[in-house]
Amino acid sequence: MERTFVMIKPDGVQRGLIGEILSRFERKGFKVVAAKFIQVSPTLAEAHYDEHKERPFFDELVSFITSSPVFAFVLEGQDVVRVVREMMGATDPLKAQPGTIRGDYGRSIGMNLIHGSDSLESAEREINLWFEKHEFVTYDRTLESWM
Ligand code: D4T
Repeated sequence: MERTFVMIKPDGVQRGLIGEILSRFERKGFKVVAAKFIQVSPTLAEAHYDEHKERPFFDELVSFITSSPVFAFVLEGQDVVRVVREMMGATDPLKAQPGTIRGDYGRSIGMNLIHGSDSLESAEREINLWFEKHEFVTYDRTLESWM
């Protein structure tokens, strides 16, 4: 089954939107298989945003993501990488469609509330970067057959 890495960024945590955002994915039917609430280190932040290290906003990204705790989790489900990206909305919240997380709650590209892996390859890399094997929980959901 496909998995993706999702992170509610410091602005989402500070604004009290952890529950609101997580509940959208739960109601969609995706399964939470790992989760943690952490203060991100500069080392983890730089590794996470490695693909952006040459971009002018890299330092801002690292300082933002380390400025306050984040809520990180892994979701499992069919096509979960693509569907989570669609539920998040466009990177710039002012261009994101209403009904998406960024479209409903965001106003600034620097503080766009949420990160979700953009491909299967990124998902694998990010899951391995943020979580260790023992942090995953294996369980069955009795409602699975109704979704
Ligand atoms: P993330 O990676 O946070 O899920 O966002 P996206 O996948 O939607 O967008 P991205 O990788 O292009 O950008 C990463 C991160 O950088 C911020 N950003 C982006 C910024 O501050 N200024 C910019 O001009 C861009 C393009 C927002 C998200």
